[in-house]
Amino acid sequence: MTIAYLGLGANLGDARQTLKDAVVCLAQQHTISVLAKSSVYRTAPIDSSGDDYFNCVVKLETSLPARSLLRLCHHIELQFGRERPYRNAPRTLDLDILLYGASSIDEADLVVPHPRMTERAFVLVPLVELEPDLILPQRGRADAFIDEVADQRIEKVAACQCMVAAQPSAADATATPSTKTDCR
Ligand code: A4P
Ligand code: MG
Repeated sequence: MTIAYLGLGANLGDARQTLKDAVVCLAQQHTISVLAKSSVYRTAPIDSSGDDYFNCVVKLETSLPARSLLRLCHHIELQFGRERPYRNAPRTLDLDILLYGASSIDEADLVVPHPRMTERAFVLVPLVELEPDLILPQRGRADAFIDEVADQRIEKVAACQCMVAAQPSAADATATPSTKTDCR
């Protein structure tokens, strides 16, 4: 089992509700235990356009290899209506793997730790809320980067529900894997 952190973001549709639904969807996966969820933050688009984003970070434990976790993230994004008309386009739901254990991965379609995570308040602030003493592989303390993103607007909109573990229900445990990834 591996501890991983996912960054969730949305700025199309009912973005705040989408984040809540996406966390429930993650918690329903038989391969994932959601261990903690940060507060939800309203954030200014960074290198992006459209409405303000809503962002949060989820800490989970998973039996999935990193690449399978990425595939699952893409599958869930699609269920929430994700389209990719151009880079950094407004989106109904984005799920990024921020950290996967202590792994450093540098492949064409998967880079972990997420390469821009230390440049973004919408990642750093919720991550440090969850793990104040977090050490990033090869980069040191996560909180050391927060001063550098102090000019990025970010505002907490929902209280933290940290350590409220969401485990799969008995019904989930008997469902087939193909139905468990379908949350909508
Ligand atoms: N990919 C590589 N590594 C990863 C990883 N660790 N996690 C690949 C997830 N995906 C990873 O992703 C583009 C490609 O990155 C995929 O093919 C995947 O295999 P995507 O989901 O299509 O697009 P993305 O997440 O927008 O791309 P990227 O490059 O991760 O964007 P950024 O840099 O994360 O920026 N402003 C606010 N306020 N809030 C936001 O959430 N998000 C972005 C996206 C820009 N501005 C924002 C926000
Ligand atoms: Mg993404």
